[in-house]
Amino acid sequence: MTKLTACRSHAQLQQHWREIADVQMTDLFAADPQRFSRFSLQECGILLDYSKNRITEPTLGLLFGLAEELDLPGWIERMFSGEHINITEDRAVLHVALRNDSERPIQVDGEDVMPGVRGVLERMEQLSAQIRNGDWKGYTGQTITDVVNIGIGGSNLGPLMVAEALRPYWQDGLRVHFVSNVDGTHLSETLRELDPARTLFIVASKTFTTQETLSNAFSARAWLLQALQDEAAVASHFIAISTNREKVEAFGIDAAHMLEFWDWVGGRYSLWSAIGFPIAVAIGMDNFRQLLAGAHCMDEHFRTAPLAQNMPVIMALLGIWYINYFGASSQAILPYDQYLRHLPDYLQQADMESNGKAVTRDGEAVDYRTGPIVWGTAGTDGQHAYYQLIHQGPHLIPCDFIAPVNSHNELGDQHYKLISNYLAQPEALMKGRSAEQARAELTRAGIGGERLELLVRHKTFPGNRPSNSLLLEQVTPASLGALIALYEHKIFVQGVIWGLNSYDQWGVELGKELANIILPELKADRTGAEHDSSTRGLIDHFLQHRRPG
Ligand code: G6Q
Repeated sequence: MTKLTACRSHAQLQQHWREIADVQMTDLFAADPQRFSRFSLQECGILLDYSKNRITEPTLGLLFGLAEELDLPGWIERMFSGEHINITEDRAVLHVALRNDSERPIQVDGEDVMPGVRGVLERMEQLSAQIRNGDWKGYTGQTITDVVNIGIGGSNLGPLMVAEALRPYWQDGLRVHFVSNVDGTHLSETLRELDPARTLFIVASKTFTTQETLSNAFSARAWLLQALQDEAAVASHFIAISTNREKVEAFGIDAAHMLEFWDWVGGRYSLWSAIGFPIAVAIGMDNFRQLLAGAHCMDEHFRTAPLAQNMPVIMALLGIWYINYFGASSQAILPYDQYLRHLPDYLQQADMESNGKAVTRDGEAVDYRTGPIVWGTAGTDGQHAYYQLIHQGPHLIPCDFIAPVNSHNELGDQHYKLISNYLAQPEALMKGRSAEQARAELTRAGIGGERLELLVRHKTFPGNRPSNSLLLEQVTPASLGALIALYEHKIFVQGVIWGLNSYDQWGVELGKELANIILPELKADRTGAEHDSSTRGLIDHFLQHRRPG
């Protein structure tokens, strides 16, 4: 396997970086009135403006060359054709099959998976309709008003993010809640206001072995049974979503109330599968199918568009440019839409669990940076918190600004105010403020002498800070589906450039194993000898101060 640093284009990009590193974007804009149209494109209801990046046509040419050299087109083909590209777990990676509403068959190990996918969608349609129209009755014959999804990681963040993003599509009188944390507070606070007779739990776990999810599921069952006083009530109040039928039945959930999915759906790519059931309950199956259709639109664009007009490829390569040539280590996701407030958390998992790795598919240590630290919050809150560092700190932090043209909640001129901020921040990051501008402004304000010179240094913004701007017509099921798929494919492309397997997550194992050693010690009120003095000291302190629960 060729490593990034062994590529001819890599050496060329390093040389090109030396030539361009000090070029100001403001000069590039001044020299080219067509820069916006040259460096923007529209696909599947999303406008991507990437003109405020430190790039020229030759930069992109070299980046596309790098992608060709590392056989990106071949890898795209391998993913879509169901090859086992998740080599450490020996699995195909086929979340694209879950939204394939074309007639194209998709094979895994010689079998077309599409009939199974369509079958589960139909089951989701029936069950979600029953819950929404009141045909699904709780044990005491009452209709369901509250659905609580119990899951964590990939079985929580996607459904949570999408359900919250699509709140305008929720049915009145039916609420969906999400519980993930093993901290009993999460479940307790969620259940505090709910009526057991009108509450339905969805236990979402690919493996059905996850400690947090099973603990919360058992506690939820105990809460239900305490109120309804009959084991038989479980059948009317629990649905399971899993790949593990045996474990679901062992928990006591009727197989008729189980929705299945498959091992070729990675946890953090699973919101399109039965894991998306709470979304379907909240917004209805027609809207859920729109979400899938939006993602499918982006899949088809990604699969068929030439690299130079391919939105996920362009976004991925811009990230590579900053991470591997400018030395950036972080990526901010800044949605200017309250409904999209969980998007940064969702993308944090999607990106960091996929590409937070330092070993190539062949098992070689990388000698270059890989996945960035992904973070952010909904605008404009971040502006009053950490934007200071993005504007004037020493770090280069590429930012993705995301906003809808139309709001679901037009209050006076608030949407114009929101969007003026969405537009102003990338402009300010790019233009900055020179010492001369700062001096002129301060002089106009009557400030002079030493104080003037001091303030000039504080009020100068370096500028030349890169960003992408994405505009959706509105946050709808279809545009959201396309947006998520855009990022999924961006992450895939970056994984290919870095030579990683983006679809395993061994890094989460060690902590789990150690927690399993510590748990019995805590319960037995003793400290194991094999721990380091720090861990031992902390356990001792905990046990000494623990009050009986
Ligand atoms: C995602 C990860 C991880 C997983 C959770 C929950 O890609 O694999 O976040 O989704 O650990 O796992 P279960 O769905 O098996 O409970």
